[in-house]
Amino acid sequence: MNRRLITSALPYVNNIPHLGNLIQMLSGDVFARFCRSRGYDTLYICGTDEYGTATETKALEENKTPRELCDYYYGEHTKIYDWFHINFDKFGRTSNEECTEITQSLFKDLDEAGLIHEKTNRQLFCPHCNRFLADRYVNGICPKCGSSKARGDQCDDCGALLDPVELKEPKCATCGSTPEVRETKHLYIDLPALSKKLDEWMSKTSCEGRWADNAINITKAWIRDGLNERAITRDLKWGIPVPKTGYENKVFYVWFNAPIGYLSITKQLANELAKAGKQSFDWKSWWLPEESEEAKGKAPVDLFQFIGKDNIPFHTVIFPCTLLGSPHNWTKLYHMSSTEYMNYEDSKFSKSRGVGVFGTDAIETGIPADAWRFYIFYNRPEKQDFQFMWKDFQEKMNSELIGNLGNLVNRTLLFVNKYYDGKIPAAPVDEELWNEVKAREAKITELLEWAELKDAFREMFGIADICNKAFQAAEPWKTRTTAPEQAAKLIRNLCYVIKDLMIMMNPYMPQYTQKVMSYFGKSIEEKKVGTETKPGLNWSDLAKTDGLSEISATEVYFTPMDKKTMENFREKFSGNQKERKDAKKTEQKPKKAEKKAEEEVLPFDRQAAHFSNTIRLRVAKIIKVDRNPEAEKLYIEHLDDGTGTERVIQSGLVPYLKEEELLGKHIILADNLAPRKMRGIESRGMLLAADYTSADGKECVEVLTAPWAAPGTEVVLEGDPVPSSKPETISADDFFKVEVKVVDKTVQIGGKKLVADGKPLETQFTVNGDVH
Ligand code: B3M
Ligand code: ZN
Repeated sequence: MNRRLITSALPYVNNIPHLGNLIQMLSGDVFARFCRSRGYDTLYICGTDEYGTATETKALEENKTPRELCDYYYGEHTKIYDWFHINFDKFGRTSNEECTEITQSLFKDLDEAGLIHEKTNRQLFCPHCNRFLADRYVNGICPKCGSSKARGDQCDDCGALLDPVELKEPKCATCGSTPEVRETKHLYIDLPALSKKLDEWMSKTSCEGRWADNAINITKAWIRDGLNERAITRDLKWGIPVPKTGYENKVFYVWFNAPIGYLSITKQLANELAKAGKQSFDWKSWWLPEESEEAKGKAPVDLFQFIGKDNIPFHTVIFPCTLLGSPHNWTKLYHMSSTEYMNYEDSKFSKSRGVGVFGTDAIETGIPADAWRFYIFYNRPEKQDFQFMWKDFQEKMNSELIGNLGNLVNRTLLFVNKYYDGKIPAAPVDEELWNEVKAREAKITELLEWAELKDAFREMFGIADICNKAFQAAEPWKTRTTAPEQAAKLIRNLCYVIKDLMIMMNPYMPQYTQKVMSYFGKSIEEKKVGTETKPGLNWSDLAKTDGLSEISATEVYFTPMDKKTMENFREKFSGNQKERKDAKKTEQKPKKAEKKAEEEVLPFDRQAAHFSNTIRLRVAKIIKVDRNPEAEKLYIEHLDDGTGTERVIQSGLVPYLKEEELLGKHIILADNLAPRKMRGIESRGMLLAADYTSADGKECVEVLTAPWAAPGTEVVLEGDPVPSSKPETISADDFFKVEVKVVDKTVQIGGKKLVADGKPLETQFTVNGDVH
């Protein structure tokens, strides 16, 4: 078994991390916990990324030194990660002396190898601020795609990495003046000279290490487009000094030293252990095993890295080149787990704009850390973006975490307590059940070996579901007296499957699973007893069907979230951090959330009448589909609504449906819904669609259609006459007073079917669910 070195992207220190950032730290944690449980020699390293312009600027703003600012935020970060129970072997900092030492020595290696060139470069200088403007501190128009959202280093819209002087209409981000181009000297790393080595390394490693597709594609595109020399120095004070004459006033570029942080934090750990008189280790045994005595006879190291997709090129191109250019054989990336984006409600998480749920917010909600961890991993954006929605959080928590898993645990344990006096009854092994469970466990292990954290997690809930069904079908509350052996067999076997589920889910929900196992008198975590450490249950205890005997009194761990609470959170965390603070200060309520109307849904028996008097639905045909260039999720649909004039609506279906799946469809349009502007374009109405989960657990959307009805046909409730007068336009509040539901594949409001030309609307995939 190879050793496993695990890292997650080093979070910038100058702000509080939001859930989108936390995914990386949490992912590394789940994987590391899994690896430890499986018996791998594991080291999980992370820490704050502290240097650079952002920190220097923020410190200036707050009238602190960069060091003071970093100390403060380092404390805030650690508090949050502790609360989420992230079990790093070390959460360090890039501003330590180890990072300076290793960065400077790697630089010297590259310089001696002739891979560092000096260039006089033209750089933007703000005459007003009297300084050179680094990368992100210039705003302007992207020279590649024309977006106005480009910064000097990168365009958020097309992802291109930029040189600030390429930006069109540049502006200083601090003061807004137009900067001028001035000459300055900088050091460059000769990436083109390393391109061939990189290509060979990448072709081999990306296969062997099964990189995520996005990482392979982005890296290949970089190599294909030809690598450029890249500046590794900056005109700043807060950074690592450049050991070369003429560069006394410059520092290394933060992205040059940040990945070196992974190495230096390992060394920081070793040094700290040694200083504290504890058993230490040689950091090189992980990063430079060929040159470490301690690594002799030990298995090779596989490096697993967890990052977001915007950090891919730094980890697959630039940092590997730094290492490849050195004469030493450093441990390099093996498996790349690069996630897509997690978005927030209908916007993006953004630290700079303060949108989303931040670590400190999560703590404040009173929702247990494991419920957050559950929701994040149930949806980890592995192959596509994921949208954090409070409503969905509520639904998934109530239906899966509590309704499925919690239900299984509670009903089984309560049964033992109530009818078997807390003693797990003796009974034979249920071969049939275990065959199924073992097959799934094998699949889960295989998925986890490659850090497919979401799929593995969902598979575990699949096991819980099987068990719940078995419980339901066996009716132990009856057989307990009519066929006691059958009841005992079911309950005993379920206890052991629960033990397996807790072991497998422990990496995801460490506190909850530990608690459940404590009811069995067992521990998953190691326990210190006197001077000895008692090992806990681990992966090797899966599928064992003995060793459990008694169950103590249980407590409820997760409480369901009700609609009101969910809506309060959604409202509380709408807008951005600053607005929230201001709202707190002035004791004002935050802005009314757009869908607040939902709490005013009418009683079920009044919905049909409200619909008949107020809401007009019509059939319309989609004649053209475009993408909204301002929003990655929005389609612009051009409709024939029967009036003879083309009509435009928008819908956020890009993640779910292809354009050809919409084109030509006779959809159901909310006809008199007041128009609203979405990302610069007016949407006149909205199409109706239902949500369902596919067999493989994917969230899907299906558009409601009436292919038989001509555009313009009004959709009414079964038995209603075609109404003549309804309001010309109605507000969203009025529209959301009714709930459109799919019931047994028919579409209903207030228990009545919707029909077009007398024929009921039917869904293809959604059996029961909500229509939006
Ligand atoms: N600090 C970017 C980020 O937090 C950067 C990652 C560094 S990883 C070496 O998204
Ligand atoms: Zn300026």
